[in-house]
Amino acid sequence: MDHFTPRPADKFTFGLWTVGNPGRDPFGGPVRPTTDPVDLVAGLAEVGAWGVNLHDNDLIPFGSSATERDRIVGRFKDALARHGLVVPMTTCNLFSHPVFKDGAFTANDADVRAFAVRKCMDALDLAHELGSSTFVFWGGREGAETDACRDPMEAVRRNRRALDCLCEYVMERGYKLRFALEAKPNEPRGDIYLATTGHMLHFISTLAHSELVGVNPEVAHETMAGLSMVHGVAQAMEAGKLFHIDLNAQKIGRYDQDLRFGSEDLRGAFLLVRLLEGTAGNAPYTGPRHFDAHAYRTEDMQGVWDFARGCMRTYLILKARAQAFDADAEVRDIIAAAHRGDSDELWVGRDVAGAARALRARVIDPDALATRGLRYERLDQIMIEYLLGARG
Ligand code: DIG
Ligand code: MN
Ligand code: MN
Repeated sequence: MDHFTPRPADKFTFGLWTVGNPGRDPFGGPVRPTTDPVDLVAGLAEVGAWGVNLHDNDLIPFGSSATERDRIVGRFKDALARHGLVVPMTTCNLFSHPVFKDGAFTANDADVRAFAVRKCMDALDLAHELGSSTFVFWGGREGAETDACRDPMEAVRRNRRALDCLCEYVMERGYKLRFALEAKPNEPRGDIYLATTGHMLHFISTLAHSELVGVNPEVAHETMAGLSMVHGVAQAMEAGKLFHIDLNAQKIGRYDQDLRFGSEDLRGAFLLVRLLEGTAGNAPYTGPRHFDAHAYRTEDMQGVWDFARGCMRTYLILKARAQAFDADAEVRDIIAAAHRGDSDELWVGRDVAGAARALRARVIDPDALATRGLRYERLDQIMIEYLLGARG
């Protein structure tokens, strides 16, 4: 045990599909055995995770009978109770079975769309039974290789109709569930609809029950789109829509690598943890810290647990570094000095006529303002030195 040993209060979670990933890729088969979900629960408890998440078919094989489904779920719940793990998030696999080859909610065949909505209803029943509070939708197959195949506006409408219906299902059943939409720009489809967290935030505003719907941004997916994960998460937090988060690591310009958290863009990971933990003074994120990532294909099961420990330790180390950074007097002085002036009072929240008069009456010298040095180089160097362990 040390300062970076995970505790339940840290709310670290992993999906069954992450630590249970058998290591297959498009160019090779599995390198690790398929592990019983009950054994994954035991392993996650052992490394200090708080919870485990799952797709319906991570636990219940596709096409299982109702009796078999109930037996599997009962056995899994016993394991959860035995090891003290919770299931904060459940999701539905709308991408593996070939029936979804042209999409699920957005497929051109109405029977496929109907099958997808029904499968989600069953997965929502499972989520409720497992005590989940969040249900993630990742539309991995909702896209196209040739946009000649369907009107992309109709694709938006089909996504909306499915989510409005499923929100009403949750409301009618009285389930305490909120939806979190997860964006990804491409892979496995050539282009995926609703490609980034920004697209999702607008789309949510068009839904009938938008109060039930937020986002689940993923580091790798925003990075694949060439965007700042920190800015996307900040916009979601500011809108009260960060309902969940997928933490991992990613090299820009690559396929979806889902690497161990912090193992690529360490600076970006630091700034993300700083934002989530609110060490700079913002309201912190209070939801699960979920790692949607998997171990290298080179690893055996011991390597998988090394991977899981690494995700959590890196998060906790970065949290401590961010706390120290934002407590550093020189950091606070530089940031305070950059935030100067009281001119917002002239126009923010005022009647626009009064604001216009006050703004035109204020003497502001743009040339003088332009000469100010803001000392961001020094600020960023201090951050780098905190990351390198050379300071604090
Ligand atoms: C992939 O990034 C997606 C699926 O694994 C899952 O639906 C979602 C939940 O974290 N992430
Ligand atoms: Mn991913
Ligand atoms: Mn994900």
